[in-house]
Amino acid sequence: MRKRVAIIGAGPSGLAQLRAFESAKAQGAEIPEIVCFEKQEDWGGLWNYTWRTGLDEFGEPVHCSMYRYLWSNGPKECLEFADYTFEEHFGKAIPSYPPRAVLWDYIKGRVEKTEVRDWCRFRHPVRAVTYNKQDGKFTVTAKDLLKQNEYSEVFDHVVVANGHFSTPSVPYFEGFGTFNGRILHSHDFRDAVEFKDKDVLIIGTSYSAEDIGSQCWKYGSKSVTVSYRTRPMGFNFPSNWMEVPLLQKVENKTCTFKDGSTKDVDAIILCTGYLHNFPFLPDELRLETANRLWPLGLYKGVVWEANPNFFYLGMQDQFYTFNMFDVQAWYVRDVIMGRIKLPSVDEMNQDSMAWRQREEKLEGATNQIYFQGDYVKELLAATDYPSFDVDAVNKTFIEWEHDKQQDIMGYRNNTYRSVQTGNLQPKHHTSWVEAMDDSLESYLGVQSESRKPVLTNIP
Ligand code: FAD
Ligand code: NA7
Repeated sequence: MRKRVAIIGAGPSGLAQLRAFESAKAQGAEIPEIVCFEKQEDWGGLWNYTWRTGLDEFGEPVHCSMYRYLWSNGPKECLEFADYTFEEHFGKAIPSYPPRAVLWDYIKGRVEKTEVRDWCRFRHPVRAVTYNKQDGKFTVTAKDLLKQNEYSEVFDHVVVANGHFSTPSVPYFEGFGTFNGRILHSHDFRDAVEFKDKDVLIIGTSYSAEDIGSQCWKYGSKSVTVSYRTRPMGFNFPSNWMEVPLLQKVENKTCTFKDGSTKDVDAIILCTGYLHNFPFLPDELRLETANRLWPLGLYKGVVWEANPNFFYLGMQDQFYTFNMFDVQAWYVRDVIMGRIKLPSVDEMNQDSMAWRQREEKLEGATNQIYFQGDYVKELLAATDYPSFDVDAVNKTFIEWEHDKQQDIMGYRNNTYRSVQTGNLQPKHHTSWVEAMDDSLESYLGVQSESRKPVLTNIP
């Protein structure tokens, strides 16, 4: 009997898992039967944009946290697949900070002409996973939204790849109930034009705060005020952008901050992060963690130590993304296929604890980048994922950090060298603050018909 593997989610992590198995198959290996359950109508995860917020047409929570005009917030040279380059996909080198549609096209390009689409069941949210101690198998219950029927199937392994930037973490501040304007979480932010000519308050200081604030500024908000809990971002922001201590209370439109200062605002955007959320998992299989570089309970960041037939992908806070998901997926594949033997549970726990202890001592973004780079190196060494120069990627990340410090509204005009092809990528035709059209066609500077992506079957 062939083993059966369930993958939950067909975002970049789930697609990495599909690609990993497909690659082994292309090399002649006998692979398990794979079923990938995806609740949306298409693959790509967060990169598959929808205008919808709240619940979708089936009453399911909308997964998308992305918004219009989103451009990559890090250089694409840091996330490039080692087995499928941007130049191979687009037929030419392209600038370093692509808008969402361009990255979605790239992610899809690697898998769309392979058989792995046949392994996917779209519009199939997973409702429950249970583990049967008697036979060591998992029962996965999913709902076919189109047929409106729920069913269960049995699997030898489950890979959870449902992402962790979709369930908003929403704090309360005194007086929110009296606010005469819109309060929303970044998960529901879609179009910065809504906030044109408005005074906007943003809570939080991480990636969403920085980027949604920049979007609002770029598309004509009157002012952007960012309220910080721990420390201000400290970038060299434009003159109508302020950083203030934490919000204390709201009265009608007036916000009062911890230093006693006040500001009248039209809208409050809570860029306060997300919750890891697995409503379909029982306690003994469920990862509970904050958004951090080393969640506990996961050997090599992927194997559920309490039940090593169960796996998670992409659950870490992320500098590295697509290429990290790839090495994780290759590692999981090799454990499932018996190519990698796992140590005892105690040894797995000890290994994870050592990573965690190192993570807790990390100070500053540079050390965090090296830490995640070391993790990627460790998985690279354990698998046959095409090796790439992680030190060079770390260096690009550090350049990126530096470029942001230099010019927060202009860093996306910089270009970097592809670690895979060695080519310096070209400059974009328009500077980021002036580029209002985020379409793929505009970015590539060509009509979509004339773009002929070259697809290969590199295993
Ligand atoms: P996701 O992309 O979230 O995909 C998870 C998939 O699982 C989805 O398709 C979802 O529908 C499916 N799913 C969820 N629950 C179920 C269920 N019960 N049953 C079946 N399917 C389910 N990264 C970068 O590298 N560069 C960026 O510029 C960047 N910008 C970002 C901007 C925003 C606003 C956000 C929120 C994230 C950004 N990221 C960025 C990080 C992002 O996490 C990764 O790029 C990537 O999308 C993570 O992939 P994933 O597959 O792990 O998760
Ligand atoms: P992050 O990176 O998890 O950051 C969450 C931010 O929210 C962080 O600045 C927190 O401040 C702040 N926060 C959280 N709770 C509160 C409360 N109660 N009050 C004030 N501030 C709070 O989430 P992001 O959405 O920015 O980024 C997630 C992904 O989306 C990322 O990969 C991006 O590429 C896009 P703290 O520093 O803890 O004081």
